[in-house]
Amino acid sequence: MPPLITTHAAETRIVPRAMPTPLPFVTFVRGPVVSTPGSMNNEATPSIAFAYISSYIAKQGYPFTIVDGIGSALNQVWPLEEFPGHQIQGLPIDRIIELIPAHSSVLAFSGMFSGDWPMLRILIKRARKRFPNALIVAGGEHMTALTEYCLRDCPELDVCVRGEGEQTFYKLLESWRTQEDYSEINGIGFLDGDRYIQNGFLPRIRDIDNIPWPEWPTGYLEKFWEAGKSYGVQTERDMPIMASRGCPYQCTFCSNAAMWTTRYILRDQDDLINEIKAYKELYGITSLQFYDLTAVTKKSWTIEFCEKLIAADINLKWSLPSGTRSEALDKETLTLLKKTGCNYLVYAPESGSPETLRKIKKRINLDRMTESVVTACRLGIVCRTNLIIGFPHETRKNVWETILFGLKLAVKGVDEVSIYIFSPYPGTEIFHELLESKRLKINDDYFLALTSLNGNYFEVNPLVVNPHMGAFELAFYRVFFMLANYAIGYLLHPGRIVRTFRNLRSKTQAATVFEHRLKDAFRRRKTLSSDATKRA
Ligand code: B12
Ligand code: SF4
Repeated sequence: MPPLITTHAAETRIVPRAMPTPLPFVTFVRGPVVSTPGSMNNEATPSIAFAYISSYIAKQGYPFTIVDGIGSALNQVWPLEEFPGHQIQGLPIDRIIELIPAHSSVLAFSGMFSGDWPMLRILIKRARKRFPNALIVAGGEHMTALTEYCLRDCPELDVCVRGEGEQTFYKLLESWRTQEDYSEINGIGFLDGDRYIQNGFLPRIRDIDNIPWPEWPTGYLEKFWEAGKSYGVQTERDMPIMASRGCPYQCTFCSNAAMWTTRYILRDQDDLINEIKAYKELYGITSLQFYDLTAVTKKSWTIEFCEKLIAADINLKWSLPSGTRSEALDKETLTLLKKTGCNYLVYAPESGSPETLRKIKKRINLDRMTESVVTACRLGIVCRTNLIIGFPHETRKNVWETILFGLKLAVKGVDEVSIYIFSPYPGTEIFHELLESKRLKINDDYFLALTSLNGNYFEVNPLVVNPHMGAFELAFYRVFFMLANYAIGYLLHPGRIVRTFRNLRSKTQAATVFEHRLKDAFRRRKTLSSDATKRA
């Protein structure tokens, strides 16, 4: 197929060419996970984004394949040679390029994590060398937040799909194929010469029940199950699933609004139940893991969903590992959650300081959240709460309020009280404020700092944007009090010690993220040493 884009960088121009005939072959590509040695949080999960988008275009007849640099080499870790001190989990970049089928006309890259951008840029540049005529597209959270920056930083990239991807990507393919042009498509960003063009507002699919269910390539999920990879806690066969899209809130540290707008749409419960039934039959799944931004916001919807789970005799474990709000989680709802198999809930209070909560626009009531999480724990649901310290405005008093709040939660029985150091992510209100006041500069060092900061517990020099406390101080609070919270939990509930030992020996069970991450660390170490033995 003749190229639409003739050259790259400054002279990029959209030029007319002969009408392409067959539907172009699309290859979706995901690079490996970037992290630093010692990092424990940068884990691998199946790409539900690719499963959704590929399913959407497949329904329109487009042929495609997925080259997943993560799923194809789980637990394998290599140094990222271009960036000393960093490592990748998954396939090495050159191997990913080799795996892209030669007849690919469109290469569609996943750009979810900002920390991965320096690696992704290398991947795209190498792909362009091998595929000089392909249409190269990228989408995802990072590409949406920093579209212009990425296009200028990587001229080999033709176009970015911004926000929700299915419909926009399909329209892009169609107009590229039939009209020899994509410049009018809503929801994309591209460079026309040196001019950055961003079309329209962030598109949202209104009728989400018409989005086809994700299509998982044969044998793909099985690789994750075999390698013990899942999101949050672990059972034998954990299934990624989504009940909603978007989130109605606008917390200043979260990129949700810049990615999904504030439109929050819940799926029809019957359609969701049918999807679950199909997975039970097709894969024999043992649990559901919801990847939503915030799955529980509406009590009536949640109760109806639980009642339908019971009526349909679903009988699976299920969890909310990405964090949820607590307004709808009162005793009545939580009792139903437990009855329907909910085994793990992540609450996201973010801070124990009322002043910080006001400033970051989190809009939660700490007492009600505490009551909800304590009730969930008493009902036997394993609970985690995420806390952040070191927001730019915070004083030591704010940070200590959060630390003490965390300790209180641990004493009250919360299984995991995690503490993160604040990182300014692209697309967030705080990120823009820091850029404007020149307290933050975007470059590779900044992106790479995002990979290590929150995952590496032994990092004592993380990226810190707080003028009152240094990196060492915040890192110390983080490590010390997180360990203290776990210690409290294990001391007050000795049964958890037995559970953890049992789960560490089991191939398929982890009741907390702590247990899961420990198991992952051992697996990676084992893989590394067996690789070394093979090489020797
Ligand atoms: C699953 C998940 C994880 C997993 C899996 C990661 C992995 N490497 O496999 C785990 C638990 C490990 C994880 C960890 C972290 N995560 Co996380 N995680 C998510 C989560 C909850 C779900 C992502 C998802 O699958 N969404 C559902 C799909 C359907 O949406 P989507 O991916 O956005 O895809 C849509 C569009 O973006 C678009 N699209 C996406 N890709 C492409 C590609 C093309 C070509 C096109 C056309 C379109 C397109 O179309 C899709 C369908 O509409 C998101 C929040 C969220 N709900 O989105 C956060 C999120 C991605 N995580 C985030 C963060 C910050 C982290 C951590 C740094 C947290 C921490 N403090 O440790 C770590 C870093 C991990 C790492 N570097 O790998 C941020 C990322 C911000 C950023 N710019 O980097 C997010 C957005 C949460 C948030 N709002 O702040 N995470
Ligand atoms: S932090 Fe949670 S509640 Fe706040 S905007 Fe992001 S997804 Fe919504």
